[in-house]
Amino acid sequence: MLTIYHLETSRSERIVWLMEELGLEYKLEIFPRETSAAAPAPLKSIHGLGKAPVIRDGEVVLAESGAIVEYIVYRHAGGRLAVPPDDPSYARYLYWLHFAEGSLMSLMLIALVLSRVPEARTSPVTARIGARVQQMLAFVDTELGNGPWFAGTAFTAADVMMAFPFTTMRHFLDVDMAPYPNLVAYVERVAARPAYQKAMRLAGPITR
Ligand SMILES: N[C@@H](CCC(=O)N[C@@H](CS)C(=O)NCC(=O)O)C(=O)O
Repeated sequence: MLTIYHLETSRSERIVWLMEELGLEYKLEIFPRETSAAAPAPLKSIHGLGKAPVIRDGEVVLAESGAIVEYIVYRHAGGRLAVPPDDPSYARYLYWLHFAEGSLMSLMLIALVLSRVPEARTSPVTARIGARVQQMLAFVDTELGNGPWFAGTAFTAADVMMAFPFTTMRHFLDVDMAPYPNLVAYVERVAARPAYQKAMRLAGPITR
């Protein structure tokens, strides 16, 4: 059976959510964070970088949430929750599937790091990054107007990748969502999904 190595309050909740959406069985191993918030050393014995998510599927050990999502969707679900290449939504689907980590999370992480450096508070770099975050959120909000889901009318694996920056990431980075009504409505749609609710009960953010 496929094992998900989940780091608490982290992106690896995506994989638990995906498995619940697909109705697939899995084993869940949860790793608490160190007091520094870093992943604990035992995760490194599973994958060299020691970051989450990681899965084990027989001989296969795979990290990187986007790769894991594609692996599960094609290896275990016959392409369910993916969009096939001949579908008009295919390009859109691919775009958001990769945008989540490639553009959005990378920018949000820069903002997160800067928010933790007191000396950076008044830096023009922080202001520039803040403006880029707002620009990106405004773009995503506008695009969601074509929704209700990122690839269009159907919920897909792109949503599994895209929701995290607007849900659990809120516990790390304080982003005011009020100016982005489509995003706010999107997060509500995600939260109403039974599979998401179950995944969050099992592997959702822990706030102490
Ligand atoms: N792009 C990677 C990012 C992996 C990553 O940075 N995971 C975080 C959890 S959200 C982590 O393990 N952080 C703990 C650490 O770096 O020590 C992915 O999508 O899987």
